[in-house]
Amino acid sequence: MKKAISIFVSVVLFLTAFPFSVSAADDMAISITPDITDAVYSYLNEVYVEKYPALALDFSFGSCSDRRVLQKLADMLTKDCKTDEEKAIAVVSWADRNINYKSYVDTTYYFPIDVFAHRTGNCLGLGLFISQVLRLAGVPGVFCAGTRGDMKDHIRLSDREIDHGWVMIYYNNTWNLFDPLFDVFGTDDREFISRWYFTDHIEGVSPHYEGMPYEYVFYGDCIFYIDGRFIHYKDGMPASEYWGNAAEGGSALNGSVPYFTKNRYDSGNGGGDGFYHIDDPDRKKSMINDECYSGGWINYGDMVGYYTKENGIIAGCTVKEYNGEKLFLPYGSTPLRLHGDADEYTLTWGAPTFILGEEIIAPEPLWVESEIANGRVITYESITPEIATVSETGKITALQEGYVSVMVSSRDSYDDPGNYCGGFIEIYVAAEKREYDYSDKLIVEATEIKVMDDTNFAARENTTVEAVKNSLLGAVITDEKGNVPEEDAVIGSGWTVTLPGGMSVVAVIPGDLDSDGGVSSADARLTLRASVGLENNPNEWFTKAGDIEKDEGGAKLSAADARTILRGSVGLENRNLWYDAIGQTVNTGH
Ligand SMILES: [Ca+2]
Ligand SMILES: [Ca+2]
Repeated sequence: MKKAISIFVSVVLFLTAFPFSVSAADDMAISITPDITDAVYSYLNEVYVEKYPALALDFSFGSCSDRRVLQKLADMLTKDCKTDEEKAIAVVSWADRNINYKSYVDTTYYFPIDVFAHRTGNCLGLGLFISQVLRLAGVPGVFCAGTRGDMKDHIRLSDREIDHGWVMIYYNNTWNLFDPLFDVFGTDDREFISRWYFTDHIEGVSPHYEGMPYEYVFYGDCIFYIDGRFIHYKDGMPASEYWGNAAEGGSALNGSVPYFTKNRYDSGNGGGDGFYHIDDPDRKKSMINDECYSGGWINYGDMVGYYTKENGIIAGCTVKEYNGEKLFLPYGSTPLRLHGDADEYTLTWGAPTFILGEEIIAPEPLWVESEIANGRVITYESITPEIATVSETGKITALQEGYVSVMVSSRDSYDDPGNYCGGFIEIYVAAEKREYDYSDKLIVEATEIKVMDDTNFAARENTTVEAVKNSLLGAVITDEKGNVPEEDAVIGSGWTVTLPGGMSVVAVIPGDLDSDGGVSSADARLTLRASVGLENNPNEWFTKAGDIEKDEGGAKLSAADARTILRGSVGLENRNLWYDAIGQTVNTGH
């Protein structure tokens, strides 16, 4: 009998930016109570804190080289942080300032290294980026997917969409929710979370919600954590009963990020799934049907099949070591051997990357060697011939930049329609080698404040501390004397905003030179005194704040500035125009 390593069929989910509300209750409405959020917290605590703390710090997506790139970023962002909370805020707020949010389109990036390289991602991309960078900083971060919307007291499970993703970050002995839309920034308020966030799955696994029908979670096809086991249900039934044979579980997010599993199946009359744990084949005996293989490598016959994580999810789009060799684990198929130094590969869209024009020695499935030894021939077929062609011997020739997919099979002969083993070799051909940008760009979105340069930002009069903090997540604001003011205090010129990671910018309020946040005759008097050398404030912000009448050859304070500020203080000048004329507005597209 011919054996086959099968290719997963995945459910493709589209995570978009737009939360929606469920409408009136019907018989599919499920009461939303904090009990449901309690189930999420119980799962996170039991799996990621108590049983498998290493899973909470596992770098899940990317190569060794990608990991080094992101480790450098993690170290930079958190070098001055003393607590895990500070690290969480530093990483999340850097992402808010520097990664452009873009809802789902073809070129949206999901994997952390792609999100970093392009500084663009949707909720999935941003969520994975934040959680993985935090893990490299030693802080547990876990990506969750589900529904966001005002569920008030119920959720109608039958027709909702799984439309959003967010991150739970562990510090201060609890899990804190951070939304990649950056409007929910670190909360463990279970009443609030229950009302706004319904969690379908946590890195591919659903908590077990007491009393909730299985078929309404994650499109009816999910791995549930029940009594300490990871079990696959399909439309409310154990998956092997549903399918009547061996079943594979799981789904892919946005068609790119795999959360697949391999389940135990034993029909009782000798039929089975054919898999076993490599390190301890007897472990299978203690598993029940539909339980996922977990915690190490599993074999299919004499072939290395998959690396399964502690939560039963198969590692994919990453690199793992097996018998001292670094293997590339692709999206949904068996490991591939990387030629040359496996440490140096980067992944693009989850695939090993080659540069256009260089020789491509494609990664090869492990089974190729033994199949040749068994006298079989290996055939190759390009699924993407417009991007790259493949010769009969497997030599890939790239024609242009893009994602390349090659079908590889072992057969008795070249014209044999059947195959023994089959799979895909997927690589990415890039036009040039990536350069990574570690800089921190001060990007603000509120109409109350805007960027001037690397050291100053402009604020309107009467802008509160709270308004600035809402735009610059994790910011600490201090007044001229270094004190931390109340949230409703009005920011004055010269106040300092320190961002997580240590970057500081100073406020400039046009016309406000005495730092009280408003424009009065006192400001005009200061400007006049400074213009004739009776006032000497060397701070850059002082001149910027008073330079309303622009001068040739750089800002300076003159009697004309003083007069305009005096007129402005009594409403004879439109002070909004002073603000409009300063700096530039950066639209982050939130
Ligand atoms: Ca003032
Ligand atoms: Ca001037």
